[in-house]
Amino acid sequence: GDLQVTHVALLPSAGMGHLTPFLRLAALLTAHNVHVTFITPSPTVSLAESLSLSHLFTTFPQITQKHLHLLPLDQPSANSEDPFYYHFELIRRSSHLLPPLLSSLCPPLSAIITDMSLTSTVNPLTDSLGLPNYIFFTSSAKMLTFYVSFHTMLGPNHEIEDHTKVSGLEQIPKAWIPPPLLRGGNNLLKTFFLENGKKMTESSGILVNTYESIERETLAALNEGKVLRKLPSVIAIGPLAPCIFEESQQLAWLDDQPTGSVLYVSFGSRTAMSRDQIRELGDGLVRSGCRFLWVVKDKKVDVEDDKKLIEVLGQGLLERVKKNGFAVKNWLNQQEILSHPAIGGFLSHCGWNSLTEALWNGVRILAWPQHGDQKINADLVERIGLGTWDKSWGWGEGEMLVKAQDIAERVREIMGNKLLRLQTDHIREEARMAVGDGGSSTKRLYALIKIWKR
Ligand code: BUP
Repeated sequence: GDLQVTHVALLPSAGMGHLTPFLRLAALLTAHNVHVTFITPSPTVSLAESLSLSHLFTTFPQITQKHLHLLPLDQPSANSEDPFYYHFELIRRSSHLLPPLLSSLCPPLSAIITDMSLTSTVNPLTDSLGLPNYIFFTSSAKMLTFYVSFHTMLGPNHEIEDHTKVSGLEQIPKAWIPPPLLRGGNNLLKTFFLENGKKMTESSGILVNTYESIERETLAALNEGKVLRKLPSVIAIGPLAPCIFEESQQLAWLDDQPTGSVLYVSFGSRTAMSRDQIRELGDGLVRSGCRFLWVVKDKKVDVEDDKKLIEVLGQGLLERVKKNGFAVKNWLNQQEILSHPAIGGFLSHCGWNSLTEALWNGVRILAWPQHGDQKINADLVERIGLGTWDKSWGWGEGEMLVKAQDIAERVREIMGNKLLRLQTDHIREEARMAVGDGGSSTKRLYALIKIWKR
């Protein structure tokens, strides 16, 4: 009945890109009187993650925190070049700690919501507990089509043989597929895609941080069994609204800039460009003549990023940057920046959260995808009229440097594009409607909570 408390556990994975949507979901469920237990794999990889978690728990004392204490590995895994993927593996190896944790919770759980990267780990465990397991897919519905069908594409050499056309949907070009997935042999990303993608069919439902008006056809194809037969329902609940609990900051420089005049430049929480590319980018930003706010990242993991700006950029470039721009090496609350009236554009890697924050605030994007799902996301940016993407720029790592002159040109173009501004105003409205009263995502969320209440 309605008086009974509905209790749901959330299990996120490593990295801000995975954690952020879980934090927003926790806040949303709490607002709808669902009791949330938030399981935190500890320790986290980055400082940003542990800070955000402590903000969550101080703002919402009604959310229960449970630690999943990760066991150290005797031997570092063979492909541990990416500390975030490596952490998925750590969580997997500590997963036997989950069943006792879950069954001790009171009142008993109605469901658990698990990060996409932990599907194959958690599904068998919740099965034996008789607990519905919903997977939260923290990227686009388009990426989901690829994720769930990847295992069907591989030939005997474990290379993509037939990257099948999903009926009714446009094919994803090979050039947009994350490079590690195209390589022969195995690597951590590939193993995760294979193992988890395969097991998605065994979950109770798949939540996606997207919404009807930007991915209608893809969502329909997924739910009509055109992508994979026997896929559980795919539930678009986004775009998840940014939370007020997210830390805020003062940025006097930004407050002093004219409305819509500043380009915000950031490539997410886990992308570090090469020094050469960073300097070329800086040169390009300066040459564009536009105002810009630039988050410089020199290492993948924030706690290791200890070099000063002057060391990364060099004295000469740093001086030139200061004329029209503002560069920082610390974490800024991006959502807050994007909502600032002075911001007029976003040079972005197109991480899914960054993309949803941009559309939430009606900020146009100049896309420069770096890895993972980002080219597939950049394509959506163009398609829905949120921004532009110069496909000749290629992936960030290990490819030709993008030259300052090209960057300057594209920046000037996006900042001067009046048509885009009209489109992004409209996108912003639609995004907010989806999660507003009677919106498509709100309806889906209500239906889900109703199922949990039974
Ligand atoms: Br950097 C940075 N401040 O300075 P994405 C990031 N963020 O608030 P990613 C800040 O981290 P994956 C900063 O707003 C977004 O919510 C940003 O997630 C926030 O990309 C999140 O955009 C970053 O999805 O993760 O970090 O590359 O590749 O896993 O999606």
